[in-house]
Amino acid sequence: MSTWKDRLAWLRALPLPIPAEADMPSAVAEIEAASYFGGKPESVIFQKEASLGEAYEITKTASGYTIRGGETGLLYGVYALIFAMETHEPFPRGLHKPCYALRMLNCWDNMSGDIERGYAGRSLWFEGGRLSWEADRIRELGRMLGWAGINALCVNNVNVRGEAHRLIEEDLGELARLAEALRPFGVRLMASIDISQPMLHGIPTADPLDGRVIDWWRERAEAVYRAIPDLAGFVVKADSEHRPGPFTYGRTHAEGANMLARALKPFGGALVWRAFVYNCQQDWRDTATDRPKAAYETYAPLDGQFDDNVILQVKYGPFDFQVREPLSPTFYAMPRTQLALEVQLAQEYTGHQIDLYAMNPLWREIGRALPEGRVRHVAAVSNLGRDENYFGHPFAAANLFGFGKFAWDPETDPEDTLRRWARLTYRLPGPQEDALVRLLAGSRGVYEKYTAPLGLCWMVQPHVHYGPSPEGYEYDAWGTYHRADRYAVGIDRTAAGTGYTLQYPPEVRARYETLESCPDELKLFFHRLRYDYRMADGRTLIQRIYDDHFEGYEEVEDMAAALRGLDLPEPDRSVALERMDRQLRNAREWRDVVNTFFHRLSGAADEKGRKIYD
Ligand code: GCV
Repeated sequence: MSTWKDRLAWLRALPLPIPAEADMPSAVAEIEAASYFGGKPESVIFQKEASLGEAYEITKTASGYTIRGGETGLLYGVYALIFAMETHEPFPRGLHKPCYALRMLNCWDNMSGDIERGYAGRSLWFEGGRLSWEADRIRELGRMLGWAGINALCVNNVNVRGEAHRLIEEDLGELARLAEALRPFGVRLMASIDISQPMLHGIPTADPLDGRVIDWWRERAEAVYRAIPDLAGFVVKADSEHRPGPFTYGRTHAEGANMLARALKPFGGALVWRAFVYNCQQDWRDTATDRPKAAYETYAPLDGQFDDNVILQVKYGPFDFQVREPLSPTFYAMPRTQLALEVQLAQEYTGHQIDLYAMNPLWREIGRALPEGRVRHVAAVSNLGRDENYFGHPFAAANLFGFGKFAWDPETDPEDTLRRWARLTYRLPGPQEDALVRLLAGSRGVYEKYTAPLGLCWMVQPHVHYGPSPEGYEYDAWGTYHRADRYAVGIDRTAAGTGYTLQYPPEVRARYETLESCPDELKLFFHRLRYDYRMADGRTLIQRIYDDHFEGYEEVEDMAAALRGLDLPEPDRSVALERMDRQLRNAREWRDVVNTFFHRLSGAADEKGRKIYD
């Protein structure tokens, strides 16, 4: 039986564990080089230039390689070199530096040890209401993150509940030890905080403009930075899904964020404020309120009002990590605000790390849609857990690895990233590697077909978010409606409808506003269409819905056959095959439930005469 000690995921190439004494990235770099090149003729010489920070440059010498870089740059450089050797690629030439400054992992871990939207077991560092972690394993994790190029990790859930406030109070010493364990890999900690925390200490308000509140946070920040001088900052979810926030006191989110940011400023900390605000108590009868408009409405008017160490973290789409969403209009609307892009590795709506869903193709689309130069940081909701393989599904590792690569260089070809992950992880024979890469690269499209194609969101089982439930969210309070009836489905979000498209700049709006220009994959996100609407290829909408669901299921059958043909090591093979069985069952359920739902409503027959249940 393998355990995490067997160098899982993409670390298989690295021989020895990193000893606890290595306290800085440059020290780890030397250890990695010595152990990797130990038996090889090449030697590696390091040239540290502090001003280079995370950047590095590799050059070939007569006897080996020279790596020039800043403290963390040296580590990234040695990993890049080993990476090139292991994937049989030329090593990167010239000076390399990451595209995004903060490359953050947001862990939604609760101090009880469970993880909100976690699909890989319990937390790696919390259990029973306190910090509890295995030092060797955390170092191995740090190595994994360092290799992927991730440089910040927020340890606790953005929904700060229960004992979590203690992290920046009584448990600070233990948190500092965790920071110490990850520091040698270039990973700085962050903590999610509850803006109403002063009220636990006899202060009767959390009004961000109240002097007592301001002083409390100032003192807390001082204490925190005394314990963890390189903490990257705090993360805040406010006025969202019942979390407290400045609205209670009639204050804006700029006033709330700036108050905290000023407490962190003297220590160089960032205040990451999540732009995930919407009415989660909407009346479904209310057709004037349209949830995707919410973030823009809250934040666009505040552009220019945030302090320079506030980072506004925006989910990539205007809803919530649905299978297909357009880019959030907030990204275009805030040129005078530091923005971070938020994506989700945890497969909340994309198969719970049971179904395959490789994300790099999605991120490349997002990266290309983002207005140039507007976004300086990226964050991903973590898919890690305490399972032996860290990810539940061994292939879900490709998403963490891929996120790191995307954050370093968003233009990297998604298939290249998947191939590199596959090669580092499995070293399969060429045709099998090709098959694995094809399987992963196509997995998003397949998932979309059997679940919710054409931009049709929220047909998922409420709360659990796995499996179909076409009307599960229809009469609920979360603003998640498709309003399917006998004739049509979808929401008209054009200027003539809810006006959502008006939040985009004219050239983007033009693309979505008319049916002719709107891409098929987002047609039902932006438009309400009759079932007899003719798509560009001549098929009716209802036929396209049926076809996608039937094809999606068949494509999962093909994926299962391809998977069976791969000589993966155990236990990965058994885990992947067992999960593929569950994916097949899930795909069949989605196919039949969604097809029957639309068939019952529309009465339309499938032109190809396939079985649709009554
Ligand atoms: C952490 C969605 C998820 C919640 C999550 C929230 C968020 O609503 O279902 O579990 O809460 O997003 O991003 O804050």
